Amino acid sequence: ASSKQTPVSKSLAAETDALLAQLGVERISYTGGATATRSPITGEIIAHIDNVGAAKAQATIDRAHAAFLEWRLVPAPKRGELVRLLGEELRANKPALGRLVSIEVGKIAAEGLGEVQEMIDICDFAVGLSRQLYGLTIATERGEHRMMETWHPLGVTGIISAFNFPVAVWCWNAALALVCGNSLVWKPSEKTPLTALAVQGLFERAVTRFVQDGGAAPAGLSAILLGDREIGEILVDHPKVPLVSATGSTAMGRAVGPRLARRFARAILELGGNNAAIVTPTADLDLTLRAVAFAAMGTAGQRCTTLRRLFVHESIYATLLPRLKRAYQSVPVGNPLEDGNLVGPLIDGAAYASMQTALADARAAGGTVIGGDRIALENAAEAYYVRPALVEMPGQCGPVAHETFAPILYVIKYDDFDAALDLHNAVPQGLSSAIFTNDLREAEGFLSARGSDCGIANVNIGPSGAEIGGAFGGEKETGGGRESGSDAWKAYMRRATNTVNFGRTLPLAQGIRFDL
Ligand code: UN1
Repeated sequence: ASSKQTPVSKSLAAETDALLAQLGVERISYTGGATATRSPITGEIIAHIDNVGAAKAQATIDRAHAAFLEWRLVPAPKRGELVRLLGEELRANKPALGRLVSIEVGKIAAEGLGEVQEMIDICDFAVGLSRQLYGLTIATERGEHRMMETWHPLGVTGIISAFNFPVAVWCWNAALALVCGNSLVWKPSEKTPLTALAVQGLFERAVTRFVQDGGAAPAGLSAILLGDREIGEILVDHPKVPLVSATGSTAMGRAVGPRLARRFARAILELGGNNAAIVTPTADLDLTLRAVAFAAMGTAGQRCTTLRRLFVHESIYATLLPRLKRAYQSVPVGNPLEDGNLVGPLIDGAAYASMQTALADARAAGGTVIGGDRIALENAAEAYYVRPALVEMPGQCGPVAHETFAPILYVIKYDDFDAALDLHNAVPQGLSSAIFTNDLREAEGFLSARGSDCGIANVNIGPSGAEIGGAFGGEKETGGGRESGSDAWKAYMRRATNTVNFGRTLPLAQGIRFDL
């Protein structure tokens, strides 16, 4: 990488304005407000939004509940039609929304677009699902009886999302919840109100088309609440919200989980990850290097699935490490809107500070750090670009057991596979994991009951970049929730077990006699 960077042009506010207009957002909703929104690309202010007040938030949730009472009566495949139209809006507006994600979060262009593609993919999945909300028929022990289970809409689905996937996470939840017959109230990250407004704009366009085509969509079916923690608490505490799906830090989950439990509401928690990969003696090192580079440095280390720990077998350590070092020293870091750059900025100065703290802790624990230094860009004094850090650690000590939301990869040498696996599982988080091997026993062992304890376990691909078709989420401090594909939809519905007696007698279960 050259140290010479092209200066970032100072027109992000104007471009944001044009994109928001294109995406159907009224100017009044992002100008003149009391809270400034910044682009991490330059640190410049790109909009001013107004946070919602407590009373308005309550009213919005009440309205979403009223919308739910109507929406639950619309047949599921018709609900799917609304999601199909949302998918069409997303397809048509993918370049604009992807670009806005890049401006608001600092993702490179390909990743901004990729995030919108994830939204389109889950819409397609949900449309098919809208005709497949299958229950079971169950063999009953009683004659002339039938037993079955049916899945019914649940209620208002609260969505709390993080800055790093500002729109896709909403869509994984929203697309499923909508076909399941629920209404939505979304509290996006305070760092990403603009992409939320844009998505709301596209949703409203889909609703307009749905209604024009004769569909019935109640007002307030989906709403956003822009605001801080207090607004999130209103959503979490509201008795008319039976389910909250929350993505963010483990600290956030620790606050949200017990509050929901107190009123017996459901939680889908998608919290911290501390994802690892084991590189074994038989690994294809070319493939491993590419996979590690994307998983550890991509999105500037700000995915919950980012690779943070790498266990490398001692027999290949001396071959792999120099190649990794070269990748770390040469990966192009810079303006994410510019072709060729692969690593954009950190979200803000606080992220930079926590990265520096983790690196200092790593050094104190005996680690050797390459990279991690700040990179200055012209016209971007308030932006935080860093060279990703590669840290050789003497063991799983110091900051390694914590998730630092920044591009730091801790590398640890191992000699015994089972010991490496023990270390792999010996952190509080349990989201995603990978093994690089061509040894069948190691691969299958890693995926088995005695292997990785994570919600996602991969062979010969990195831990990040999951497709929407699988259930997404993890164990332990990651929170246990599952979103997206497979049967994750079941968390958004209530299950009723029904027994029907079509005979003239009343046989009781368990052979109980109760003759009057
Ligand atoms: C997140 O970082 O919050 O697997 C989710 C991935 C993406 C989702 C990441 N599909 O990396």
